[in-house]
Amino acid sequence: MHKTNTDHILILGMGITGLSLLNYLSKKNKTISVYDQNKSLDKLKEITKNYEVQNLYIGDVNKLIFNNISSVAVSPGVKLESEVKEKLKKNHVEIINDLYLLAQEIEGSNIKLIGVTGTNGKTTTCSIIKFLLLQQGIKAEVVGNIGKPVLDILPIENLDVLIIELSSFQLEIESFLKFDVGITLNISEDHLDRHNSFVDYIQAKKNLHKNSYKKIINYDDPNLHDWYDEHTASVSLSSNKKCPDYYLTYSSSKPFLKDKKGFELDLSESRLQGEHNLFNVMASIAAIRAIFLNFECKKIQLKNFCGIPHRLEWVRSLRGIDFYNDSKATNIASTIAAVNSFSNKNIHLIMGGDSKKQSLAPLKKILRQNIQSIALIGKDAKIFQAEFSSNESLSIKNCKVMDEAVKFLFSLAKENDIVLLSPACSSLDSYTDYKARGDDFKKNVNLLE
Ligand code: UMA
Ligand code: ADP
Repeated sequence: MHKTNTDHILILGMGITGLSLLNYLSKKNKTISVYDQNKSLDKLKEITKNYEVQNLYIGDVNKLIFNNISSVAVSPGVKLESEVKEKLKKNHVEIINDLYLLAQEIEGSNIKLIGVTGTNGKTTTCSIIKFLLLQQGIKAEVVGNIGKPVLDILPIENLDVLIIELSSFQLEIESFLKFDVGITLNISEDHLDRHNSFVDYIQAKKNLHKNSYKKIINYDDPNLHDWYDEHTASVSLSSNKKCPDYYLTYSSSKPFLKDKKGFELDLSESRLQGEHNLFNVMASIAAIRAIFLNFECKKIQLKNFCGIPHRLEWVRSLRGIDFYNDSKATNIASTIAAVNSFSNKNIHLIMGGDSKKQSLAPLKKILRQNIQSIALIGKDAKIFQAEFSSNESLSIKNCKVMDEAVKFLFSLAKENDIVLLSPACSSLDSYTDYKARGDDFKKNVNLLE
């Protein structure tokens, strides 16, 4: 079959999304070219060897010429600067992504779509939603930023609900995907190395809200206050505030989720640490109830959801000291949530890595609380040290590497204390990813005696 240039798609970025796009588009009989800034031509040849690929490009994206290309399919990690966007516009090249193609595939189907975004808690919340739905016999799967490219779910057979974890990178491009319900968990500073400003980051995040029929938002987050409309249910960790739709209360020290209309659910069986995780459970239930009005909350067994590795994961107890791995805390807000989860304990904290241009000032508030000592690791250790040096009650050391950090804090910790890896930074300066960093922490903790 003759293929015209209107079918010629250039895939930008050949990680797991690029490969997923290549696989999908090949089956659609499109002419495909691929580009990756960081791979060699040989590497690109090797990873595309099972597909028919017209051209392979490497190097600077600004130097690409988009003649004879109808669309660029962009991987989330690839940032298109305004000059490149202008060049694309001039050449009438459409900018799409895998969500855009998924939207075309599922148009008209009965599958329910739940989108989850936010700076922190996306993976946990998506996993809780899936867990709760499966427990009720509703067939559900999670894709997206969680690590499975969305097109890899095709062909969709025998699925009631598709849960999509969405990063700000994925939401930057207009996909026309419409969600039955969209959750925005929270927004705080992150990825400022990619987005031009915090405002741009918020705008990208807001695209889920705009494209959802029903919306769930965090009532306690000042960045979301003007997002409320008649299709929005708000969720709050406080019952004191005026009118969240869902809120948390305590009765005989047990946490309960309540709504304005008398709905009530005992959350005390949840095994996850911290109120932020109660929030994730509450937002999950609010989203499910938004689409399944008769959802049987009586049958929910929260105790069987054990959490996800690298998110406040308990590692071991040694001489009465508990060690927790929160390597996925890659920004300040997640580290604050971790520290607040142990408010009645003394904490010895490992932080550092690539701080991604975040302001470290909000951390000063938690330093006044229950943190006894800090071990710093990674590239930006000195920035942290400079920020906290005025705090004389705190023991701070630039340990540079994980094994030193673990040993240092273990030497200071006493019975009933917590040693916590919650770095507030990306791991990429020293590790392949947050999992490798968390595994390194766990390895060193397990070597202690
Ligand atoms: N590349 C370029 N030019 C660039 C940047 C990257 O050519 O400017 C190339 C790299 O050399 C590499 C490829 O693009 O070969 C990687 O593409 P990618 O960065 O889009 O990564 P994927 O492997 O496709 O994974 C992406 C998401 N990655 C990012 O958003 C950075 C994964 O989220 C996601 O799980 C996956 O798609 C499936 O949807 C990861 C992530 O770190 C876990 N997300 C960020 C986060 O959670 O904070 C947003
Ligand atoms: P994401 O997918 O958004 O990165 P994860 O569920 O993987 O979120 O959790 C990332 C980090 O954020 C972990 O350190 C986790 O303990 C923390 N976290 C989880 N939920 C929340 C929340 N609602 N608010 C703040 N921090 C959270």
